[in-house]
Amino acid sequence: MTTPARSERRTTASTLPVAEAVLSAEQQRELYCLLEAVRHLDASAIGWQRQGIVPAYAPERGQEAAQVGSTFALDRKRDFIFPTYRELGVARAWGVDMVAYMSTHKASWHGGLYDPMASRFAPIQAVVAGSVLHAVGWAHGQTLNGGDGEDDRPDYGVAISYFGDGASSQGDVHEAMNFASVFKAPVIFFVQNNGWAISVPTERQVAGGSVAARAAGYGMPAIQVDGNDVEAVYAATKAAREHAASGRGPVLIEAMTYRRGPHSTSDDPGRYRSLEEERQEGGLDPVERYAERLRQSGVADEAFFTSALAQAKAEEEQIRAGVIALEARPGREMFDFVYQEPTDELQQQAASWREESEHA
Ligand SMILES: Cc1ncc(C[n+]2csc(CCOP(=O)(O)OP(=O)(O)O)c2C)c(N)n1
Repeated sequence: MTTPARSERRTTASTLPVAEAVLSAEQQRELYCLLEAVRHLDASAIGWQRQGIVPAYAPERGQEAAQVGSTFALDRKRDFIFPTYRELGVARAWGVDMVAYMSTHKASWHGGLYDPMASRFAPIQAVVAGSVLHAVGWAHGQTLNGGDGEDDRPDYGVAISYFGDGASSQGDVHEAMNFASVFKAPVIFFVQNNGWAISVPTERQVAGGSVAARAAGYGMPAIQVDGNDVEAVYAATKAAREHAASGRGPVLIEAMTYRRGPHSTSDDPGRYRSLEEERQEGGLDPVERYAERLRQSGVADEAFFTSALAQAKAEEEQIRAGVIALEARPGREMFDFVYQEPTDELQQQAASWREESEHA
């Protein structure tokens, strides 16, 4: 008997109805192009690290469908994304400037050089669970502002907080979920359960059988979805978005997926899991699986796949050139963004730093 792949291990019944995805052929091809672009860029970023272009990177191989599918269901003009350090696919699908995104991995700028407000994409968050409360705060702000709909039928912008199964064990996440549910904040807690928190498997740090099971305790609906099925993730996120936007409060989505690569470019998974386990637990590859579906349904032919890959390669080359060209930011900027109005003490520190390092 073989162990089912992690994406198949859905143990908690969804408590929010999810209608099947209805996507045009064009949208399906667009989804595939995004998956391909992300797969190629992600693999290349590991290469960049090996070539010394960036000092570190957190790969997301295996999580492309969870990331692209969820982002595809959001409202570009009204929603706001709160990422972790492993959200290249979310950033790409959302349209964030990818050179600016990669600047954090180049260590040019902590959190990314894009404008978070204009991009509606918060700074990359390296603190595990660090932005979950931020997402709830933003969402609570939507309710305080009153939303766009009528009083009895509000229509809010929705925050989506991406985090991992490991992060779900942090105290802040529980405060965030309780607060969001009490105040009906329009937020989606989007957990990518990739099976691992560095070297610790989910089973060893999530009590209660699943992350989704916790939603009941906070009085919010949960959806556990096959995170390797891009359309299923899209459908789940769309349902969650509609629920949250209409003032009915938060939703927890647990996308069951698998981290097919190392935790980061400095990790060696061979120290804590075998290749055989990886093969069994990984399940169907999300990108190949979607390609097969489009092939079978006649939505895409071989010429389409060849051109999608060529586009992905051309895009990666451009981003790579941009990342190589990124220069270190002036050191004095570290004082500029601490407070909107700097304190006297900070100004004194900035002045003495300038004297010492720039001999100003
Ligand atoms: C507050 C905090 N504690 C510990 C770490 C070190 N750390 C970085 S990633 C990670 C594991 C996170 O696992 P998970 O939330 O499942 O996300 P994944 O890395 O699998 O995407 C840990 C413990 C950190 N960055 N921040």
